[in-house]
Amino acid sequence: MNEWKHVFKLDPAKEISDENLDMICESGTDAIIVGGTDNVTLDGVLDLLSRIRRHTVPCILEISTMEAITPGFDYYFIPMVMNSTEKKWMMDIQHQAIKEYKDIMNWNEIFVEGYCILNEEAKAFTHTNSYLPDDEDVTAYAYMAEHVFHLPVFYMEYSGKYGDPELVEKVKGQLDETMLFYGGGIESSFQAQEMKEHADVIVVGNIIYTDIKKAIKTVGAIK
Ligand code: 1GP
Repeated sequence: MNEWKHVFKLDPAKEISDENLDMICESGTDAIIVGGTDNVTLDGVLDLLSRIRRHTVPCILEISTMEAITPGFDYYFIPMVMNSTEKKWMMDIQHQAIKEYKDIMNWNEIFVEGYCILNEEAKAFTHTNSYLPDDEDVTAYAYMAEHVFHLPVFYMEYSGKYGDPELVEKVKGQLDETMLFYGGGIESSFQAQEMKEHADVIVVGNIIYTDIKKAIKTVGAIK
């Protein structure tokens, strides 16, 4: 995972044709994350898993609901939403999951992400009752992700909106060990390059569903 630069994120609640899915899996991306906010069902997750598994690309489940957890993925990402105003999204649902599953959890394949949701319009922002942090808040969250919680990943989540490259640069300046993931609104080679300049890994989601060719180009742009 330390070598990763680019990942695609597929939403189990959205339709994707076999042809487009094959293009995504064979694009040269480093991994595919399966994750979403609304209407994530076990059926939807299993459908994507079985189709992605026809390819060799690593496959990650980003857990958003306990009902849709299944074995078979290479890695599992567990988000902790640092800028949620409710402890539930930072601590309590993870606590419940540990109580239920700790005997079968394999920590070699589980990574906890310190999430910071930075687009007020994003579904995940309202769903988790997040507040919009200012730049100093965000850099302090990044610092906490590394030095207080020792998390492997800090994720700047702008889902649906292109973010602020200067803030991504500032956040990167806080991190030595923790990897920086950037996701949100990447639709062009230029944007992929601009965010990759500071983030360790860029996450490309929505454009897969609106312009598959542009989505594929984001891989070549940074490799
Ligand atoms: C969403 O960060 C990802 O969780 C990617 O965002 O869908 O806006 O590309 P987009």
